[in-house]
Amino acid sequence: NAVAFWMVPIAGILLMASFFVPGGPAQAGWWSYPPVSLQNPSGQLINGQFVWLLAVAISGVSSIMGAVNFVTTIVKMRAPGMTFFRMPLFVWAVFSAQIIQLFGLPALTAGAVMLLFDLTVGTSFFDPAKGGNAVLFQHFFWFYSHPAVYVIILPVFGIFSEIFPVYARKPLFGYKVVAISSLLIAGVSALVWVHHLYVSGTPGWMRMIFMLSTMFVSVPTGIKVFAWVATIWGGKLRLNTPMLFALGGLILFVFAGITGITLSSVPIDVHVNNTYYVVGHFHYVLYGTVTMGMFAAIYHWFPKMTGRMYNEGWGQLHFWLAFIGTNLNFFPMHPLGLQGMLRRVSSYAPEYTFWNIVASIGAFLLGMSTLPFILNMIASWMHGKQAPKNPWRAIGLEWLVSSPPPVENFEEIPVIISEPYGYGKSEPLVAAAGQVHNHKS
Ligand SMILES: [Cu+2]
Repeated sequence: NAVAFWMVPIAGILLMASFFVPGGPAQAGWWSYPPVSLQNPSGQLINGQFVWLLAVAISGVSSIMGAVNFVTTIVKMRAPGMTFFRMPLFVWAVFSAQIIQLFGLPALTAGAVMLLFDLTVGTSFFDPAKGGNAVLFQHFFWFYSHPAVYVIILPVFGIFSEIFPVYARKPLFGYKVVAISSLLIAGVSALVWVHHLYVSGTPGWMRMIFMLSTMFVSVPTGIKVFAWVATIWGGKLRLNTPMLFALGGLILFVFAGITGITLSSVPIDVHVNNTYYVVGHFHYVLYGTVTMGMFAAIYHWFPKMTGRMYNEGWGQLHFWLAFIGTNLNFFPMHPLGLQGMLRRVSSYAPEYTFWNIVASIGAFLLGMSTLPFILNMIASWMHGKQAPKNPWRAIGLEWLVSSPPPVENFEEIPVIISEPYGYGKSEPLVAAAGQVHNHKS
């Protein structure tokens, strides 16, 4: 794990350095598609593209090693009594995400290394001028880079599953199905990458297959959404900041899911390909849903991490500015895309002005929203009210120890005797805590 960790700063420094090497920066965008990425206009061996690809390959190896560690730890090193179906859903989500890393990331890493060979030692895997296949790189790239979205969002789904039961005071609806749906998302994610190649000369029959597999993604994600709604339904909702962010994230995700289904459809995708409609969809998924989930997690575990309570009023101000800002910023991209505004342009035609102004106001609000967040975090960490062990009356091992947790967390490994989401039932926490202390006898 340490090797994997220390490879990240090395890759990061290389990535930054790629702007300043003699051959000039990389100029093929984040996809790095050949033949543009193979052009090397400077003629220098040490050019930005070379250093950039080296950084991608190193961080790829690092993440594969990290995935081996996560998967092995979850399979082999659970506490006694922690069966698979007693694991917190956050752990199920991380488990599924890391399985994706394990099986998907080698494709991108290999693609980056092959591109490096093309660039430096004269191989021709991807160079069409020498008989290579440029589209082959697109396959390597998207075989990982579509599932990469799930690597990022699965832990956020896990966070939602942790937070909704606590603030609704109800057990999570359909625990087992939600756990398995994470694995299902990991499985399906390996079968959809060609939806990024609908307009890359992909034959019609293949586009149909990947249209169907992409639409199938909505099944496991839909299961999760239904389970979360059923968990909240009829609960005694406490609308604290973590719950507000989780609810906001859920709303943004439902919207992102709907535009995602429209994009999976070949005729629609061919029409809106390379427009702001795609950018809008993607920002609802990866900006809206993910940052809402991350902020929910930061507020929820802030007392546990720091031993102090955050300021609720500032937290809620942060939420409303961020939620309104996110929607004002990213919703206009959908009508703009449908009107035909292309992505990756530095200016736009006058007919796109109205929605662009709305988006700019949203972006400004979104930027502003981080000010109460940062101030709240700093001031609360320094002067906040002392946090008790379990301020949210949550169930879970971390809430059994002091805030912040002591070094080593537990004096000895606890034995798990209860289900993870027994809210509203008897007090399983007490039983579990008793077990922790009585383990020696
Ligand atoms: Cu995709």
